[in-house]
Amino acid sequence: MDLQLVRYDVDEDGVAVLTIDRPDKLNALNQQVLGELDHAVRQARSDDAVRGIVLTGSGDKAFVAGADIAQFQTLDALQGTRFALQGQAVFNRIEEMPKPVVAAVNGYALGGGCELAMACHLRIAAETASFGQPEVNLGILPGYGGTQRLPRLVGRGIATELILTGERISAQRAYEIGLVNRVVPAAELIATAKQYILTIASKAPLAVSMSLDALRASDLPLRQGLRYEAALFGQACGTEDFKEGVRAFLERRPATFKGL
Ligand code: CO8
Repeated sequence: MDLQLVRYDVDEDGVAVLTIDRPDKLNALNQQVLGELDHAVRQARSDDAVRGIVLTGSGDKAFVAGADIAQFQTLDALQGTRFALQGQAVFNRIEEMPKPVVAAVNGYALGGGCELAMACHLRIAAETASFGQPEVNLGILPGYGGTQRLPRLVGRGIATELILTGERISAQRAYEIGLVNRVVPAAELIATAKQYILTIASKAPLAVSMSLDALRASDLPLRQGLRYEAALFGQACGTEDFKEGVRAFLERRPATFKGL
């Protein structure tokens, strides 16, 4: 696929940086952007040389300012559901990546942009970033997962406030409510996000992907989630990296993990 609106760059450390590249429209998500993003994520997933993804937006103004509002003019009820499901499927694939995905939020993360950041495993924000779910201003509600992921991240009370008022909040406020993991100066954003990937990449890869899998199950009822965790724990105990990790600890040396 010829990528035009998403840049895909893999650095020498194996970090894939995916940049939504439509700065004249504040990186708004249209069907082409979503298709290219999906393609790039699948490519990063299947490339063994890629250790994780940093997802960001082009320019210094926006991460993603939402779904493309120009596309809404012809949207009817049936198409609205179809578009929402299509976008959700792309975001679900990001969330289901077995390698870490870090959103480097470099500016506006509004509507679908905030929802995209929430589908990533971690969120690092530039001091200049801002967040919001302004859909009520347009006569709609979040459709790419906002009503589901926002309360899971920040609690239903604050999610309700943000979704019903459409209020835009600063990166600092997003940090205070647990929407982002860290706030850094804009100049340090990409390096910080890459550092997260490299730190995680130094751990046992199967333990990382199983942890992500178990964390996704944290919206199951507690007893079911605990069963799921125990099953994954058992799988981890069957890996070579588990034996290596324990041996290395007892021999007081760094572990060499193979992802086996
Ligand atoms: N869609 C399309 N174009 C956009 C969008 C957007 N979401 N945001 C900005 N743009 C465009 C503007 O139209 C403008 O284009 P042009 O220069 O051709 O007129 C260009 O980007 C620059 O934008 P502004 O001139 O508005 O820049 P400002 O600095 O004045 O304002 C803002 C920046 C505050 C971010 C402002 O652009 C804004 O409010 N944007 C819309 C934010 C928004 O409401 N986002 C939510 C959209 S709805 C959504 O995301 C729903 C997700 C679920 C969808 C499910 C199925 C489809």
